[in-house]
Amino acid sequence: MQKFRFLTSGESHGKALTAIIEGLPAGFDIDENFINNELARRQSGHGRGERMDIENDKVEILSGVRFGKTLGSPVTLIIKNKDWENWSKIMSEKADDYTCEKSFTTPRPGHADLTGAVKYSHQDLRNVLERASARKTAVETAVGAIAKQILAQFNIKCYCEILQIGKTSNPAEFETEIDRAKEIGISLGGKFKIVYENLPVGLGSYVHYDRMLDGKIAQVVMSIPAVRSVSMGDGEECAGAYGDEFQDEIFIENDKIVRKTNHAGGIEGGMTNGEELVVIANMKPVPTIRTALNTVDLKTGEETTAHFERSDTCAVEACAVIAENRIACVLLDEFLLKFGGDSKDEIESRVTFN
Ligand code: EPS
Repeated sequence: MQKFRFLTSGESHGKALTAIIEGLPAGFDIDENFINNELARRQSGHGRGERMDIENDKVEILSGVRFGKTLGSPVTLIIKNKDWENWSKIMSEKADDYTCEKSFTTPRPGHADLTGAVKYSHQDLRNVLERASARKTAVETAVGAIAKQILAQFNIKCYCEILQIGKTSNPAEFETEIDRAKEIGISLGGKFKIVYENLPVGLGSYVHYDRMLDGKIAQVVMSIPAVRSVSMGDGEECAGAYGDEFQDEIFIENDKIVRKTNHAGGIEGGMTNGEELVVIANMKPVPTIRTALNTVDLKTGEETTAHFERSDTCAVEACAVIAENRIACVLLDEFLLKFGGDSKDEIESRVTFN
């Protein structure tokens, strides 16, 4: 069951990335500058690759918004790839333009190359790379930025924190760790935290597995390229915790029910409980690295070294921005499922926070 849903399309070096969003109620303010600021945040971060010097991602809204407000009809977004002009022949949709330039058959361990080629029967692994690339997260971030703006109109805000880069958890060492990795030709992953504040009680539900909000959040964060684990609150510590220390006890203060801890990270029984939503994710080092990893050339069957093309040394900061916006989509969907309505006025009249 979904109220707010969207579809994206586009290849990393194709003409553009697009999205169509359905289910946005009418009357909400949409600021293109806010979306573009989120896109700029996604492009930034120490260790991002040379592609970020080419692109200056800006969204164009093609439908569903008039004079800065949603109409209630589908919203179409497009982000043009500046790099397309360098790839127009290589990524042409015309059969007559066929070229084997930039094609490759030496899959990168850890990327979608080999498995994607098997699944879709591709000989040229570029046919996999182009959609498997993290480039598609640009338009996903734009969609999430619309969801974030609507949540913010109910004072629901978020922030992220980078907890670890490579082997260091000391923020003062993050940039030097990334610079060292770039020098020796490897990439780095890391750990980050996303916090959403002022969420109403009761988003999500325990009544069916696919309504559990932690499960829905885990799915959208886990599906960001290179994310390998997601936990809620102190979830990473739960295995070794004792039952009397891990649960958040419930108290009464000034006639209000309160908790003095938030090990649950704001979700109990698959529902928001009014505490801060805390999501922690671990990202693996991006698979495209200069250091030669062993692979098999699918054309010759011989062992060789993996394909390389420009890439990020570290994209953990970008990943955190993508995660903020992915989570915003889930929260807005649950918010609209709970409070319903076809317009901002109708929804505002129904929203309760506890
Ligand atoms: C990215 C765009 C890509 C990569 C990177 C992230 O552009 P290009 O392939 O032209 O350099 O830089 O994607 C990956 C490293 C990957 O392995 O998917 C972006 O826009 O975020």
